[in-house]
Amino acid sequence: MSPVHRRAWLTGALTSAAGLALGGCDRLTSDPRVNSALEAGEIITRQAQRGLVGRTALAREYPASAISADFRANGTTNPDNEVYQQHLAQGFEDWRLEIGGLVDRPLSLSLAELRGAPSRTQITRHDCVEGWSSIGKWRGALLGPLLDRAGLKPEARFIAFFCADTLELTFDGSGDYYETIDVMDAYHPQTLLAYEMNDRPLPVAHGAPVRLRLERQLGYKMAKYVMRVEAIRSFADLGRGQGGYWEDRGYQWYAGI
Ligand SMILES: Nc1nc2c(c(=O)[nH]1)N[C@H]1C(S)=C(S)[C@@H](COP(=O)(O)O)O[C@H]1N2
Ligand SMILES: [Mo]
Repeated sequence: MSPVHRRAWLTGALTSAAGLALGGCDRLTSDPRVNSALEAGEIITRQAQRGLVGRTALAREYPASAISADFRANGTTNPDNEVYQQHLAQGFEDWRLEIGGLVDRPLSLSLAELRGAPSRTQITRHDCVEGWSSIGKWRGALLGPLLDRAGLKPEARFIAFFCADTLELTFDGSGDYYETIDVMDAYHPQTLLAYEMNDRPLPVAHGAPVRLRLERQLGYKMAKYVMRVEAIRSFADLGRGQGGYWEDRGYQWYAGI
């Protein structure tokens, strides 16, 4: 999609988001990390981009009747990765989600343990930058409480998600799918590590066993096939340094809608 098309589409999306998000300006938390993020200059750009809509406002949620009969799958739909394929063949029985980096207590969670963690269910609209949308029902572990359990160190500013798929083969490994979000978005009440879609285990095409749901941003932020979560100080050293697979290829890091 050309930048012009993308801008036109985003403008439309922004207008509708601004119409929905009244009264969502409550402070998310008194967490000092969040406040220091608020003080950082970049917040101004981000708020301008989303039309001064509060960052803690909830994304719109829909009734069950709105769920798309045929939710599109995009990008990787079955990772061509030996380790992933082994886990898939074993029903992810021995699979573990690692949560590490700048934390006091690194976690290694089985799918059963993840299912036992504080969870949320939400029916939301997924907007892809290519201009299509689908509505789906997601259930998953709330990311914030998991980070609390791991004990984020004060210097952690971003959360990185490393995926099982390589979208483009490059010598430097920068073709591996990854994403980063800031700590504030990680603690948003709709930010989930989703393991169920439409009341069933997350299908392979949509990111089995676990994918990120980050409902206030565009689809490319929502990493599928998440294998490892890491709290980091900066994303300058990851991939090509722009904060995600698509960001490294020109998309915006903050894809607010
Ligand atoms: N690991 C991984 N995550 C990914 C992608 C991908 O190719 N690989 N594509 C992204 C894009 S562009 C979109 S729109 C959504 C698509 O999610 P879906 O397949 O459930 O529709 O996943 C995002 N997350
Ligand atoms: Mo997308």
